[in-house]
Amino acid sequence: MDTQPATGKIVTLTSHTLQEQAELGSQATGDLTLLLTAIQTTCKTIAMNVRRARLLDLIGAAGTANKTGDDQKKLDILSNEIMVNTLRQSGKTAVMVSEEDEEAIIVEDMYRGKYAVVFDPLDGSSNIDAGVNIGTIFGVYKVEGQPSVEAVLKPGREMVVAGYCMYGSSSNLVISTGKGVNGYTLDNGIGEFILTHPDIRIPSRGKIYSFNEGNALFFDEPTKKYLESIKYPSNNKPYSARYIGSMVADVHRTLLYGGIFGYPADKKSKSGKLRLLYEGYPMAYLVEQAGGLAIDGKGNILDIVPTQIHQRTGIFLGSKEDVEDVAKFYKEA
Ligand code: AHM
Ligand code: MG
Repeated sequence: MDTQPATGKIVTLTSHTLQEQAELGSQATGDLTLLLTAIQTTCKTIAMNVRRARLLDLIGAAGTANKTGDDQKKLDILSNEIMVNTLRQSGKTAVMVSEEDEEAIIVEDMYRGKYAVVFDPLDGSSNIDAGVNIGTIFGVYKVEGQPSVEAVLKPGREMVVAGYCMYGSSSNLVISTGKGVNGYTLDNGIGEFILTHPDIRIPSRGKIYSFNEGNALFFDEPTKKYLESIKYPSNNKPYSARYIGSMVADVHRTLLYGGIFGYPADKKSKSGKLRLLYEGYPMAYLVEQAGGLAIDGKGNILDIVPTQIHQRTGIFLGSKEDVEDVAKFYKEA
């Protein structure tokens, strides 16, 4: 039986966003609030399909690869359609960049709005068929002037919103509009995201590391030395390993518990595996807004100026002191 929400005491994402809009007074047009409502809708729709994927015959490969080289699952394709259609219909987007589409989508018609949205509709493809946590990642830029791909070839620091929705034992939408990070949990009974994690702050140091160590053979020296330092520390208190293989889930845990998540560039993936625009930037933005740090080894992820929409990056993110430790090894090298 569904639990009854404590009426009057809950704060929904919609009411919270409207409250923030009201605080801005006459400066606010409400456009961003409506865009966030559309993003919420996509997350609820994808969440429902993820939950029922086995029953709706949505499990398995679609037998296609996207133009950026990844094999697609049925749910990848469906999630992309949900995002593109819902965001277009919101009337608030001018440009969309999806992991699943080779080219940026320019909204030419009557639906054109003022925002550019970059997204990975369903991240963590390798975990879909096993029912392990997966998620949607997104970032939003304001578009000045005529919409073009240039609108999203900007450092992540210029995003006006970043977030993800994790589909797991519950659906969690974690979002920042540049004033800290809030987390909302979907109440399936009323179909609303409820504020459950106000003002998330990442611990300044953690005890968990999250890397795919199956790639250790290819890691560069600074990464290898850093991992040695936390696995064989002089204080005999090694870090614990946790690696889900879904960035959304690994970052979610890192935000709440602290520690470090890394997917470095290495000898095999020279530019890294993860995508800068719709994986690296939104996660780096959230982590920084929560008091943590995200680097690629050389510098802050959010300061990288992108040249291509699907460009990749190496990444280390999480508790500030843990990420600063990695930075020291790169500096020494
Ligand atoms: P995807 O966009 O094809 O799902 O790939 C991204 C995922 C991330 O969620 C995760 O951090 C990483 O790939 C895991 O990669 P690996 O399986 O190499 O450890
Ligand atoms: Mg992805």
